[in-house]
Amino acid sequence: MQVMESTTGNDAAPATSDPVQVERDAGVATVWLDRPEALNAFTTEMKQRLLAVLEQVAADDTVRCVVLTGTGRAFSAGQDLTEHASKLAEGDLEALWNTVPQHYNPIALAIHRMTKPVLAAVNGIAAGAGASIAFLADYRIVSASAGFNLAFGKIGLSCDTGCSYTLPRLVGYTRAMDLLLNPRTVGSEEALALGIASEVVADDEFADRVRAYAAGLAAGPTRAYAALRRCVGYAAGHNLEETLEFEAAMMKETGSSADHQNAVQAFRAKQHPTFTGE
Ligand code: T3D
Repeated sequence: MQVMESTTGNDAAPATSDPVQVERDAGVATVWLDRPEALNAFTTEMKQRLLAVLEQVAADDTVRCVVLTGTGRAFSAGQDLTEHASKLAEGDLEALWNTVPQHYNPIALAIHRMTKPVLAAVNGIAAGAGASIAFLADYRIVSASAGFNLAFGKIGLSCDTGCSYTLPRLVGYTRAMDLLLNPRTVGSEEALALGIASEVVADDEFADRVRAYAAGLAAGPTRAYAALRRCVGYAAGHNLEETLEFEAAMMKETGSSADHQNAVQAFRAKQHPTFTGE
């Protein structure tokens, strides 16, 4: 992340009118949600663009870590309620509700199926589908002034973008239901205690910490990371027998990687391994 001045250090997306931008640097693709004037809330155009960007970085073998973040003071406030209200007023209900299967679900699956680690750099408030997207990441670095709000119920809606899958796994059923039934902004420290945040970082250290963490992931054993996230995802929906079989298959898969061979040799030589992602 290239950074200019701001509270969270997150005002540095490239200056274009594109609502989702991507920067590639040394194996890290940083995906910026970039509609700060509306707290990076999702319009149809923005959802389509996010999906396209996620598909591009997924297919790019030079990308070994994906960072999701927002410009300005929000990560994302979820569905754009201005666009949503217009569609409701127009009575365009078909288009309105189709956005879940057409846009949010493919976005969730693109993150879930990524063959490289995904880091959410939660620079500010993450609400509704914005929170759901952050929950899909493998690791959430949360700036001290950021927070999460499961806003769905407050506007009379169910939840989406995998939130009912990820949230109970992060915090447990009881807490998940509390956050969904009683939407409120959960601050960063509470998010850490609940297990939503992986770590909380002071606002003025946020950009450096994200950059360093992402660089570490991008220099890691990418195929092993892909297998690890697949194993954990698989285990969430399968019994122990099935999970053990899947783990065995993933172990075989990573066992044939150059990174594994080289890391074992480095261990034997008492050296640090260099991972190429192969
Ligand atoms: O069919 C479908 O669309 C289904 C899909 C649903 C997916 C969803 O994500 S549903 C949930 C949608 N999101 C929300 O309900 C969150 C709404 N926003 C809020 O609750 C609060 O804004 C926040 C908790 C996120 C932040 O609060 P705060 O006090 O820091 O900021 P604010 O003053 O409320 O908002 C600042 C501005 O951003 C304000 O505009 P203004 O008055 O300065 O011109 C506000 O209207 C705007 N804004 C905030 N959230 C949205 C938004 N504009 C459009 N869409 C938003 N989601």
